[in-house]
Formats: sequence, structure tokens, C-alpha cells
Amino acid sequence: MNILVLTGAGISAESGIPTFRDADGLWEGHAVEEVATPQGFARDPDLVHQFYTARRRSLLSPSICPNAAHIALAEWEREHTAKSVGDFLLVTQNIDDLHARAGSANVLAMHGELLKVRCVESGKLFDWRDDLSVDTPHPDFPDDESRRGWLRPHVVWFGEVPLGLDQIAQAASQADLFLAVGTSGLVYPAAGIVQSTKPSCRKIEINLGDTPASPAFDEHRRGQASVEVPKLIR
Ligand code: BV8
Repeated sequence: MNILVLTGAGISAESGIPTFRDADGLWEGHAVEEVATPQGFARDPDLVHQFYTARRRSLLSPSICPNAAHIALAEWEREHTAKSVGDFLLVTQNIDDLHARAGSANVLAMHGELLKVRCVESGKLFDWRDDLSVDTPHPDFPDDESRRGWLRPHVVWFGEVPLGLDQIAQAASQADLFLAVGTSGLVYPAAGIVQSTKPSCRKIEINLGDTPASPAFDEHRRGQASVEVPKLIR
């Protein structure tokens, strides 16, 4: 049996990371769709760097840790893989590292990762846990003033193509069980993954309430992810 899981901001809400809908999609009065865009970065790189630096600092604070939902998904993957009865892929829209910290091994972060930065010239990735600004020296050219500001967050902004779409499409077409946890079903192409599963695929949505994607699912489990995910897989 092939399993595909898609998670959104709602799975990290109980770990203390605010969802996009919580703040009505606003950060310090700026619409996320404005800040999280290449245009926003070109227009005001300092503001965008501040947005991600604030989130990176918060993610790295000791109070933020995986919750029971992240842990249950990691256990489920281990059990499934041990029985080697099929594939298991966890696709997340989140840019936090909570799935990895919970022990999930096969995670596809389709919107990138907050703890990675990318050279805008070469595309080279760097693990990054510090602040980032237009004045940050390039790790490969620390003394080259002309290369300061060449790093950007390795996240997929609105209008940019998400990562791993071919792998996701392949997994969706083969999935026998598709589970969506804590996603509002508003952001595409993530919200469209459910539509590319085969008719016989069992489709389950875990959320606090209904979403625009709900009609596409066969089963709707309403409640906190930290309660509903362990219940589902045990
Ligand atoms: C693309 C990284 C082309 C950055 C993110 C006009 C112009 C340009 C594009 C578009 C346009 N109109 C539409 C689009 C497409 C656009 C889009 O969908 N816009 C929306 C707003 C309409 N999409 C894109 O631009 C994408 N790229 O289209 O490129 C293309 C595509 C394919 C092939 C070729 C070309 C790129 C989208 C990625 C943007 N980057 N993140 C960052 O994080 O800063 S998206 C960002 O918002 C998050 O990553 C997340 O994915 C999304 C928010 O969604 P959710 O995760 O669902 O979170 P949300 O807060 O919305 O909902 C939380 C849910 O959890 C709620 O339902 C709530 O009830 C539930 N919940 C809360 N607590 C709990 C819970 N459930 C259970 N338990 C709880 N405790």
C-alpha cells in the first residue's frame, strides 16, 4: 500500500508556529502574499529578510518542538517502511524543520526550508541558522564585498514554482492512501494534489474545520492534528 501525506501550517500550530490564516495572512501589517514574493524581495530585501529572520529565530527557540502529530507520522513511516509493503512520502508545505526533528526520513519540503539559504547567482544551498541580511557576507567569498546580499531564503515564494512537483505527481498517481493534515486547501499547486490521486485512493482530510478542498476527500476527521493523527494511525 502506497501512502502519501500532505501537511500544512495547521500541523505545526500546536507546536507554537502561527498559521497563515491565524494572522489573517498578515505579518506586521504586510500581506504575506506581498512579502513572500520575488517582487517583494526585489522591492525591499531588508523587509523580506526581516520577515524570515524573525521566523527563523522563532523556529530555533527552545519552546518550539515537534508535537504528537509530527511524531505519529514519523512512527507511521518507520512501521510502513519496516514492513516494506509500499512507498511512503511526506510532502510538507511548511518551511519549518519539525517533521525532520520528529524523525521523518522521507520529507519533501515543496515550499523550501527556512533553515536553508540559496546563492542567487549559483543556486548553491547553505544550511543556515543565523540572521540573514543584505550585508551578510557570502560563505564562499567572505572577503568579497561585491557578493554581500547574494543570499536569499531557500523558500518558494508566490509566483515561484514549488519543488519536487514531478515526484509529487508520481506519488499521487500511485497512492492508495492520501492524508492531508492542517492545510487550508487555498494554495496551489499543493491544494490540487488530491485531484491527481486515483479514484480508488482512500482520501482523508484532518483539519479543525471544512476547507475548499474538503469535497475532494472521502473522510473528514475534525479536530486537533495532535489528537487526530495518532488516532488515525494507531
Ligand atoms: C505557482 C513559503 C506557478 C513561503 C508558501 C496570482 C499570481 C501568482 C500566483 C497565483 C495567483 N493566483 C493563484 C496563484 C497561485 C499561488 C496561489 O495558490 N495563491 C493563493 C494565495 C491563491 N501559488 C503560487 O504562487 C505557487 N506557485 O503557482 O507557480 C506554477 C505552478 C506549478 C507549475 C508551474 C508553475 C507557490 C505557492 C507557494 C508560496 N509559498 N510558503 C513562506 O512560508 O513564507 S505558501 C504558504 O502559504 C505556506 O507555505 C502554506 O503552504 C500556505 C498556507 O497554507 P496552509 O499550509 O494550508 O496554511 P493555512 O494557514 O492557510 O491553513 C492552516 C490550516 O490548518 C487551516 O485549514 C486550519 O483550519 C488548520 N489548522 C490550524 N490549526 C490546526 C489545524 N488543523 C489541525 N490541527 C490544528 N491544531
